[in-house]
Amino acid sequence: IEEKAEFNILGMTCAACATRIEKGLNKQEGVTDATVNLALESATVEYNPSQISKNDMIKLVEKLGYQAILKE
Ligand code: 9UX
Repeated sequence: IEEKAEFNILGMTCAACATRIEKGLNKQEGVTDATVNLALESATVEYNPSQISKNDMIKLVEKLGYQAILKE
């Protein structure tokens, strides 16, 4: 069963930043589709919650050097 999570992403300064995060998320087991929007400073992720958590995604984004904040 798929779920969708939305995050605000802080720290992106060029288009390649968005691509880096998008690729990083899409590589994770359990992520079916991740889209990062530079202009909106946001990410939308469709995922299988039995394989990956929102916190895992936040940790990955931090590892890449940005900050992710879950949207309510
Ligand atoms: Mo652009 Mo982002 O040169 O980490 S890739 S600033």
